[in-house]
Amino acid sequence: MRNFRQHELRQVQVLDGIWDFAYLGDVNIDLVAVDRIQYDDRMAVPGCFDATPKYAGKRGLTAYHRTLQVRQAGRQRLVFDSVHLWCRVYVNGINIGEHRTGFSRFALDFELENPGEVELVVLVDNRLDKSRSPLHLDYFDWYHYGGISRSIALHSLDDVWIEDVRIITQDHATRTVEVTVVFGGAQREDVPLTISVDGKVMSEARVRSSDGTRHTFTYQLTNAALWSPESPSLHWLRVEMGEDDWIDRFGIRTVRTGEQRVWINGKATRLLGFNRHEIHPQFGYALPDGILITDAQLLKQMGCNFVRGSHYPQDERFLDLCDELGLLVWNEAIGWQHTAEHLNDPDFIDEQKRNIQEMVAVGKNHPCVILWGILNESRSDDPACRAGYEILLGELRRLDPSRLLTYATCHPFEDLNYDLVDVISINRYPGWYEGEIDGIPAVLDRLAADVDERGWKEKPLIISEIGAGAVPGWHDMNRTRWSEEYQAALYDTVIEHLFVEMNRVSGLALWVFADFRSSESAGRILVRPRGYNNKGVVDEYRRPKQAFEVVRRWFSRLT
Ligand code: ADA
Repeated sequence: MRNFRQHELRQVQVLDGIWDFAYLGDVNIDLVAVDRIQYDDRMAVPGCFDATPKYAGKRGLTAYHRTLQVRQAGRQRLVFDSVHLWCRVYVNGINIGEHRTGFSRFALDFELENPGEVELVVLVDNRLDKSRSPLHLDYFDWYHYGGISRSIALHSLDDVWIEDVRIITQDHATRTVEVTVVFGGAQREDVPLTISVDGKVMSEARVRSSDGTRHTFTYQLTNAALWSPESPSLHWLRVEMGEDDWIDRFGIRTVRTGEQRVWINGKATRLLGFNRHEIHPQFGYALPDGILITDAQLLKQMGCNFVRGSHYPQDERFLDLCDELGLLVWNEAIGWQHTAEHLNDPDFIDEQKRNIQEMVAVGKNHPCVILWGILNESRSDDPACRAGYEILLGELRRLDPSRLLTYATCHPFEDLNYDLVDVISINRYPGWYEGEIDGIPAVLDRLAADVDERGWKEKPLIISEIGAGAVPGWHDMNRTRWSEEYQAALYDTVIEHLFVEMNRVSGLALWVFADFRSSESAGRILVRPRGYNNKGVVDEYRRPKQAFEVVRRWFSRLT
């Protein structure tokens, strides 16, 4: 689902709504008789079933069911924007495929002989089983919700169709863009193809099509407005191929690094913003439009121009909003504190690669996305992890050479992989996990000096996490940890030191935008009052804490 209609000719049915539902519990999936499931409940799609009061905290297998009318026989494509944590899909009782990881879009195809009623069953499992869901691990510092967490649509395809469209800005000065159209389906000669930009026909051709064929066109869009955080101008691309069409939006913008800075369209741009989890107590990961808009509005209100999607690919509807409002995005594949055990496990690496491919497939035409990230706070200081970093960053570079690569390290002084990235990103919690607020400037100075001394003087440096917990509504004259006063004072010191007293750092993603439920794993609850990570500047319902105003004052002055 996008914030606009992506197809006008292709038949697309959005399947969101209220579905039949059954909670089956801790059962063996392979023993479930799919045709005999008793649907005794109803559930929202998109939605996370364990964010509803009745199923809160439950882990088990569930079944979602509905019927639909399909008007066109032939190839059908079910597009799932995300299912957590694992799913298997049945169409008219036949298993058409499985998917392992949440937060990313995937498609399952099937053939329909005759138009008519189709029965759909999606088995969804939120149990933490490493063999089935190797990227959702129990020790992560966020709660693993389950469900059909983003939209589903059914696309009815003809015998030839548009499989994908990619738009890359080659040069912002001359407004040169490259458009690649990929075809799917049967082999055909002489297929009509029309491409237009902002309503003006740019190419009209008859082309040869077969599954996987690509055709690339280069256009110079003289006088077209550029996209930037200050002026986020967007353009419309429309591709028509016989009965099929594909509409997308793009921005003309380039991103590169140089002289310790990130350059957007040749302008050095300081990145100021937050880490953002896509979680809400009442919706889990399935944020309604109103919450997405609230998040984007609050970030803009604080003067942010930057958001890090921690620690997984963000909903495309949020990327659409960032395109529209001019928020630069670091989009990140799912990951949290992985070790050599994970990074040397072929199954883990394969699934990471798939998550990266799915993330790039969704994010690649969004001008807001400037950075790709991986493996938050993993053992980048361990030589045994180096190969894993090489494989995954290599995959990202192969898929998208037009954007910058990074990962957030929490081992800055021993890190071994800075050579593989364009931007060095460091997570550190001075004044919270180490020392007091007055020790923060010295820690930040030492971090920056070390990067330079080790030979990375040219690379931009982002402080990708820094922050303090504040239990919402907890005020304290002594300004102790967990009070709103302490958090506000910490942010004040951090921002002033980074951008008034220092000049080395090119970006900041404060930890974190909103409070969010953490995992139940042993021990963590003792440092997570309420079971929440309380480091948000707004609480889990997006109500501002004292630090909100401190950040707003600084960021509005600095941007
Ligand atoms: C780490 C981690 C975050 C969060 C944070 C915290 O830096 O990257 O996801 O867990 O610590 O709040 O302690």
